[in-house]
Amino acid sequence: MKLANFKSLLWGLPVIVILSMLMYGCPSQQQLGANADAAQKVYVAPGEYDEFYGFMSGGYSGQLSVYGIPSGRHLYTIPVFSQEATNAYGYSEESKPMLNTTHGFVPWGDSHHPELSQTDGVPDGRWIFINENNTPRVARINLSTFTTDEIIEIPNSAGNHASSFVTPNTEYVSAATRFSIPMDDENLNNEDVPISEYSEHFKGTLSFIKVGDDGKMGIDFQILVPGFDYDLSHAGKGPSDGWSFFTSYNSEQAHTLLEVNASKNDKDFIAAVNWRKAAEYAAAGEGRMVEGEHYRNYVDHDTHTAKSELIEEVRVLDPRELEGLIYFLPTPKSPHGVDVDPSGQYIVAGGKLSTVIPVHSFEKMIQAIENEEFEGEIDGIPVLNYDAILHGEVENPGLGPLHTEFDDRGNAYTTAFISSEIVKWDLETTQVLDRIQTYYSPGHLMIPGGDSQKPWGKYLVALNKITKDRYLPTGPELFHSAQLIDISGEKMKLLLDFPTEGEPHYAQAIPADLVRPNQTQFYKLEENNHPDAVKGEDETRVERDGNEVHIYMSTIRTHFAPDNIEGVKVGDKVYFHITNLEQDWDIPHGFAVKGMNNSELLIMPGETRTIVWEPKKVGVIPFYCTDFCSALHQEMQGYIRVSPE
Ligand code: CUK
Ligand code: CUA
Repeated sequence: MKLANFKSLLWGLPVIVILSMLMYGCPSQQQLGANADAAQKVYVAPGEYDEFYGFMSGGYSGQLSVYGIPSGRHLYTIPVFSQEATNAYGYSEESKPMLNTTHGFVPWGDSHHPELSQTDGVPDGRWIFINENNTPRVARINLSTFTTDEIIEIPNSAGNHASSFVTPNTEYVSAATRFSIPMDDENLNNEDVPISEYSEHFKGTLSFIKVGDDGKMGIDFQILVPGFDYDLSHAGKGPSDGWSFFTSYNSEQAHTLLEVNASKNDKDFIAAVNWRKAAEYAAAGEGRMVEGEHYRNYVDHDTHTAKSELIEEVRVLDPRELEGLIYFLPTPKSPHGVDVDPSGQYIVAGGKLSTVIPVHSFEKMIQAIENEEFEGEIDGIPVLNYDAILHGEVENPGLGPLHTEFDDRGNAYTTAFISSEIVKWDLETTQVLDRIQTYYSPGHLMIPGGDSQKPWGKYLVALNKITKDRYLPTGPELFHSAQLIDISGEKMKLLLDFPTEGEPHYAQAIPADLVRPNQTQFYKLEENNHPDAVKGEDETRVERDGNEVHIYMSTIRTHFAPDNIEGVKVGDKVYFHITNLEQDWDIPHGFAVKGMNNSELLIMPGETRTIVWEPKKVGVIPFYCTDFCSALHQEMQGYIRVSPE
């Protein structure tokens, strides 16, 4: 090679590299560019607010976590079904009644599906509901204080999974039994029968909880259904307003997985319930009242104290006696999710063992009912013809389709659990448009407003079941992983991973502007009607009543009053009733006694909270403020003297 040629080659190389970089981009540069773009989309500058409030169920934590979206910042955890030492929820005397059930005090729950209250089919930011799967309950959370206002138990139900989905004007919250159980004919009581007699004795109920204008919940009626397992639900909207749809599986009525009989049927069912008709039947006194003891626990806002009410009976409607209540829509293989699109026309099922996503047409369903295109009947419930009600089937939707949400442009997004992806498809044509991998195995997904009539449709959050290598490892137990995906363009783009608490099955999100202006910053002392409140230090005192000692205490920066307490004996039951006299935002005080067999207290400004202590040993015991409240926080302390019996 001539030197001149070699030189030109030397010169040529960088030129080729630069040219190819210009043409194709350097891969790492491209990745950097995409990362910078994603970072910009999720970056919320210090001191600025997120665009959306995100609410994620805590699963087996029993709580509801609040996240900022798009930043993925964890803002707060609302205690709902489980005791929470952070703020003495379920420990303080004022909050303990919230966890009363007919099984006694249940300090734990398994929360699955939060849903925001709606007005005209649009999330309105007043309340958020969430179900408890294990000990069947539904909670209502007040979004002006982010506290649980009410919990109602569901009788005649064994597990409450298909809940808490609301009708378009929050007339009702739905619930359904996850497990069928034997029920006697007269009062639906759980019976002592051989499990092998499942198909003769086992039944289920779908419940409709009426929600008053003030939020008060009450079970309006239950509908008796065949002994399948009822999994998920969504209310109709627009043209399908007045109907609710529940998936069911195990139409084989198998009672063990050890024999090959579950999931052998080609099709299970979606139960389409005409709740408006059912409500008319109930209002007319149809059906019958059965035993159905259940608690309704609620916060009395005057005193900020939870109260419990035991309700003894519930109305049951039987489809064998009342016509037009329910129709079964055949749906391929163990449908899990059921979702109604924003127009209210399409009912999408996630047949988790199915190779297609069936999309039923509400219009065709109504026609099929009118034309009586029935394939049969189960316990008084007509089964409609699959082909007669089908809008279309989404082909090649990924393996294990579970849940679908919608944007505001006619697209649907479905999670595929087994193939770990989200599949975007067109509602009209049912054609797949795009797919994106998630890490790993998404259960639910959530688009702000994505199950309502008005999806805000900018982001999608994949709620993944398996985390593995996504974050710095934390031993065998890892937080679940959520992934934020940009759905504003034709192609979905992954923006952010963030860890979540417990197991966030389902989630909701709402523009912050619909929630933020209504926030309570502190409680007004003059409106505190707690019977044990003190309105100033001059009212603080210690009173004995038999072996009960009531300490009416106040707290304000930077002391408790009284802070030297004597006259308490071993064997006494000591009630600390503490009022926080502060009238300022974000100045709670805490309270803890050494060795107290309970939690600490956290008392919000203007509020009175009570904790009980039963001293077991003689001595002088310190107590202190647990929440750093001022420069003299460390000095906020006192002593209580415990004398012999
Ligand atoms: S879910 Cu409750 S088992 Cu698909 Cu709503 Cu996770
Ligand atoms: Cu009050 Cu720290």
